[in-house]
Amino acid sequence: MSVLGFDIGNLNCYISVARQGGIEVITNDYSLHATPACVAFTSKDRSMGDAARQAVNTNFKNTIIYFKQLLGRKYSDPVTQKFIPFIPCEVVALPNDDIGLKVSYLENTEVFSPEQVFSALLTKLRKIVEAQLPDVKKVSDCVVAVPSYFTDVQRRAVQASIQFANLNALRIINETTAVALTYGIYKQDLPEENAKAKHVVFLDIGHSSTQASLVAFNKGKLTMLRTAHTMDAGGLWFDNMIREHFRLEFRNKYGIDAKSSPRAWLRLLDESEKVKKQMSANQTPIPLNIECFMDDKDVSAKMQRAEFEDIATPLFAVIRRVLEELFIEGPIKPEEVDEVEIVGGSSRIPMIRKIIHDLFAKEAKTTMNQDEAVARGAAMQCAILSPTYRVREFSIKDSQPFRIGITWNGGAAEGGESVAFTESDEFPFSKMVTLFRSDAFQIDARYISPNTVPHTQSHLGTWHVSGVKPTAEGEARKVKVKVRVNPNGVFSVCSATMYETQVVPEEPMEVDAAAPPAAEGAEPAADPAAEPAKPKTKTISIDLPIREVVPVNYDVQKYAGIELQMQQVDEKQKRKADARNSVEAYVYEMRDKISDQFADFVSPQAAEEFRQELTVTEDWLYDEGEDVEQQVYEKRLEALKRHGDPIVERYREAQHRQPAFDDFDQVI
Ligand code: ATP
Ligand code: K
Ligand code: MG
Repeated sequence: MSVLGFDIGNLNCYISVARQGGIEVITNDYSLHATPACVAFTSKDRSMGDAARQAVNTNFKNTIIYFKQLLGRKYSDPVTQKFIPFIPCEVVALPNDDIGLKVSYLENTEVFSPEQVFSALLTKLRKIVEAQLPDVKKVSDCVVAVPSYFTDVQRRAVQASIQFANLNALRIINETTAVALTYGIYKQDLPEENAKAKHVVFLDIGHSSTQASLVAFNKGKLTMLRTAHTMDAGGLWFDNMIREHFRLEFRNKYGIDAKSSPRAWLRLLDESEKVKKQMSANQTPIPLNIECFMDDKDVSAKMQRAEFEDIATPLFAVIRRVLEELFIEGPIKPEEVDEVEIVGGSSRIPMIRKIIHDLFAKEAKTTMNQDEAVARGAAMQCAILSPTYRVREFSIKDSQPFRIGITWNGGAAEGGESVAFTESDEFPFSKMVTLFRSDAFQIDARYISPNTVPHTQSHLGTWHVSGVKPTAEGEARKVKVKVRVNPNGVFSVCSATMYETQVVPEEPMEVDAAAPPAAEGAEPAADPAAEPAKPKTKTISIDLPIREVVPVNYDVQKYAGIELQMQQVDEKQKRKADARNSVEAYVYEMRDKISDQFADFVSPQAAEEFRQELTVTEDWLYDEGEDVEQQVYEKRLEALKRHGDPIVERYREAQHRQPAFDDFDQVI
């Protein structure tokens, strides 16, 4: 079984695996640690990761990037609208305000959901693992990291995507928590269990967002005290500001508006990113030169760090606020923070260290690999949960960021409401709520302060509870409802129990075998010794059926099937391309060799015939042999080998004889 952690960033994905030697981050088919979060469609297949990202210019309209933040969202959601301008393919509104990513695939127009695209990327990550770790028998168990601010519907969307990709998520872990776990699990110097905790602030500045967390550590334990985030600061938003600066400069200098050409506009974003990264390492002006940028014009400009810091002042202010937010009504003050650790690609911007120094009077630390900390933590969590791997004990108390309220109504009894979880409440956690109901009823859960929730969907779901009946006197009955935020951060009403007081018959006691066992929190039976005159009673508990209706539902079977079909097309296409490449490689190799090392092993006439045959095949490859079935290529190769193999054979034989002669010569 696999023990994997996936950090699926808005820009970069990292795969970490737990092996005998510990946790490692594996490289992909391009020998890189980061795999671009990019999915592209063509007339023949799909491509994901580097191949897709590299072909973006030639396959612009069918390429999808920046879809992470679209998971579980509606088209009209402001966050969706914020990211659409950066997505090369067309994004459309579907019925029910769902998001559609419209591309041309296999010569047809197709519309995919963000969840499908996410699962395509997961498939790619799985293939990378399969190729890099062939000894891992079955690649299935994994832990996927998500931003701590992902809401219920977003988490459900991620879970669905994972299922479409036929993976088995042992857990959805918060990125913030994964980082804290990576930091804490190997630390030898954490305070003893009852001593004052070590307080660490983690700041993860990624591409689409910035997350901060405040964590308390003791030996073998981490407690997430606070999290804060913003979707207004991150690498993309820095790039966007730099790009806007260059746009204005080019408008004045060259009279072009880069924004008017989607391709040029995306290219300028990529080039702005490159300038940004170089400015992190250099104080000198960084040149930007793009040939044939637009309207056949070459463009050039420069930027240096001081200028960048000036332009990006508002973004730095936002990052600062996110850090400050950790301490609003928080349990500790900034001065009490023991360490500040930074991760995420954008934390390399020098100004970040200055902000931290200003706020905490401390140097920011980079104890962890800034790019790999999330993936490593996710793999560690997978190892903790996996029966196939042994890890030291480590307890994780996470914190859920939003206030969740429930309301109940239905039937004759009056409805009511209650706060089930407040912000920063620990999770996983269950709570019991006692209600008095006389009929079937429903519980609705929603985020209570919707303006603190970065999602338009504030309704978490409706849970219909049936099987309730009034007492013999027609009164409401006590019903205990258990609500829970599970380890994946997903809310549900997980049980409802009705209590019924029954008179125990005086004569031979009959055990009611059908009665379910008393549930957690059941009332103790009435004390039989209390009043001798009264008949004996007992309270039995009855589990009530619950029907869950959540705002999003995914037809997992259907989409897993579609994903599998697309995988089969990709694999078939790959086998075909491999077969074609073999023919092509053989043509070139043989043509060279029969004029060179094979020349002595083939008659001039046979060589000429073979050459002609090779040329015919080469012409065919670029003509009607451009795209044919795998078997046709294989037949073609066989035919060529009928000419070539005897030559190769004679050459090999001669090679074998050669050393013997050499030895003989030496003896003489
Ligand atoms: P998210 O966490 O938002 O989902 P992500 O995990 O894909 O996104 P990261 O890989 O952490 O994001 O960071 C990518 C960002 O870091 C990019 O914007 C990239 O330009 C930026 N970055 C990388 N190196 C540097 C550097 N040396 N200086 C400035 N920015 C950098
Ligand atoms: K990442
Ligand atoms: Mg990230």
